[in-house]
Amino acid sequence: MDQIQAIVFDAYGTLFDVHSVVEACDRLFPDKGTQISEVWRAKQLEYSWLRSLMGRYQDFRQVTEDALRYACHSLGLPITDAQEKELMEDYLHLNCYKEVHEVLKQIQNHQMAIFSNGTLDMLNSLVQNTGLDPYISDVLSVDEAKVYKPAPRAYTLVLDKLKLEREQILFVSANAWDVVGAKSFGFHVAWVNRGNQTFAELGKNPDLILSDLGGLIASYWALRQKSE
Ligand code: LAC
Repeated sequence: MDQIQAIVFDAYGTLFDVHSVVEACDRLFPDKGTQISEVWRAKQLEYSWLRSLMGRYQDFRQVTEDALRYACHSLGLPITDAQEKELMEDYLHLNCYKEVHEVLKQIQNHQMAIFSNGTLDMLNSLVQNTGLDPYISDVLSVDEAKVYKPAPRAYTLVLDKLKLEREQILFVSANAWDVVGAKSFGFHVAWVNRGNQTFAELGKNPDLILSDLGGLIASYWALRQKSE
């Protein structure tokens, strides 16, 4: 682990809480916010995987909008174009998790980047709207590769942009499928198990398991000492 040169964070679910849109959904569709948000996120990911497999890439803004429309229609909620636009705007104002600022501040002597399915516009908005810009040196989107994580071709972008080797990257994600994809690709990987989930049965396991980013500092240094 002592060869790590950069810590690269997944965005949605890892730094930013996708379910912070529940309030906005409730505002438009009272008492339906949680259901909308859960179906919205599940379909957003499903559509990203299906579009990659079909070779029919559309960017994450489009995929997110399509998933929102599905979520509302599946719940019998007639969402208007204006309401769709409003919720997509709210998606640029997600909250970051409570410990994120403090942790990134503590490790700001490290090179830190974001690598996400989100488009650069979506990600740059989130980074600025949450005030994380002082800590993030690079915001990277799969959009340039026109394929979504966990495709290896997506993770290759990180090496190209940061000019580093796989083993020099510590990738941090709360999404088990993304952890497996990054580990399969050759990164060191930390899984932020925010919801005390069961890990995926996909033949690869993370190097670190944390309940939130707060554990990153202690466990990362402990692992470095072990590997020296
Ligand atoms: C991301 C989500 C999909 O790539 O985890 O940020």
